[in-house]
Amino acid sequence: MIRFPKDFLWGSATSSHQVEGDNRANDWWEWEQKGHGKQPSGEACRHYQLYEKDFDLAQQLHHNCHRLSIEWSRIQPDPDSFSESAIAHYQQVINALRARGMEPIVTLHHFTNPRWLARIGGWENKRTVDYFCRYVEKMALIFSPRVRYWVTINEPLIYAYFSYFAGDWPPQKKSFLALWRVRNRMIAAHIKAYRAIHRIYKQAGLPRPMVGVAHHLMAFVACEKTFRNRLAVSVRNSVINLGLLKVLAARSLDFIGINYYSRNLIDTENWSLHSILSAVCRRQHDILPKNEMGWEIYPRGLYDMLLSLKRYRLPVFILENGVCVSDDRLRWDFIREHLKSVACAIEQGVDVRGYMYWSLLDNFEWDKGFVPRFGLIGIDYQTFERTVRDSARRFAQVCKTGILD
Ligand code: GCO
Repeated sequence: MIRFPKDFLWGSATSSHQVEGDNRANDWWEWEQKGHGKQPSGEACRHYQLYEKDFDLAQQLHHNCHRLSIEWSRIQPDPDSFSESAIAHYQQVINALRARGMEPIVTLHHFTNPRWLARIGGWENKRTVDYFCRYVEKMALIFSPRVRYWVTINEPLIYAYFSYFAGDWPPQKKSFLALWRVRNRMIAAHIKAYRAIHRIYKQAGLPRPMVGVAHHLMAFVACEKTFRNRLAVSVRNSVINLGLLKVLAARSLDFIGINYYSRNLIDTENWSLHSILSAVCRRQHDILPKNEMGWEIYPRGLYDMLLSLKRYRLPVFILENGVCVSDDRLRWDFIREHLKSVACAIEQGVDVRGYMYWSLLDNFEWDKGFVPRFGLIGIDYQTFERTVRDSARRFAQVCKTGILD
């Protein structure tokens, strides 16, 4: 039997574009309309209308927190005005969570941008940092009395990589220089937003907020333990996993938010930078179960990652951890095994304070469309009916008691 700390936050996560539906004013919508990606997001889960129903279910599942994102393009459909109706909507959303006893954890940027911002070059444009901060300040001024936890940007590196280097997501650039520029701009935006949020709380005489990022961590493991493979592991850990945290941890993070899903088994072919940074083992051995997007399931990695964060002496929240499978029994196995890793890390002195499963609902998985099903709650995309999965009920027992049997 494993007992988690008393005030542990238990819940799940979503992001606006993936669940709300009809997010017409952002760059992803525009991209989807041009026929990119597997299918358009359309009405997604109709969560914009059905959020109360969804939060009722989360409450019944004993979640005491919920991570959501505010859709910037709804709040600021053009650069010069803020939408009162969108603001009122998110006020109701936050109130709906509070009324159900759930702590809101609010993300301000989760991959999508207002169309007008994308048109002036998005995150490649220097001015974007200021535009982002204006939006953040507005949100902090409005929501500060009801929100304590803020995530400025979701997965800056993943966003920069897929949108500006791999060419998979809008604006589909393939340039290392653009990736690097966007990464640095997002770091600058985070630091500025962090300071602005703190200033606003201080001026209002409110208790200190908790501000962080959601950072994607991948477990890097050497296939054969050759010197070169081990070097590749340490380079990738230092550049990809810890690079961003090294920059931010000292002065602009109140907590480390991590998104953890999978392992990368490394087998380098040569000494090129490309191989050191990206080669993976293609041989059929050391086979682990995979999710339906082909990502290896490796709970041990979460333990290793958490331990690697100990040096920063900051509270840690798992802001995403989940699996897309059609056999729901595997979802519960996934959650249970990852929770064991969390418990072991806590025992080793890592200050983990919360676990949010990805995701509350099946949803729009970006360029992969609606095929992958990550939800604790299944969605019928014809009728928008919600079905609580068995894994959700099992997880609910842990949320309720803080005990994993
Ligand atoms: C991410 C995002 C989520 C994804 C989830 C599953 O980590 O890429 O934060 O939006 O849907 O991770 O891939």
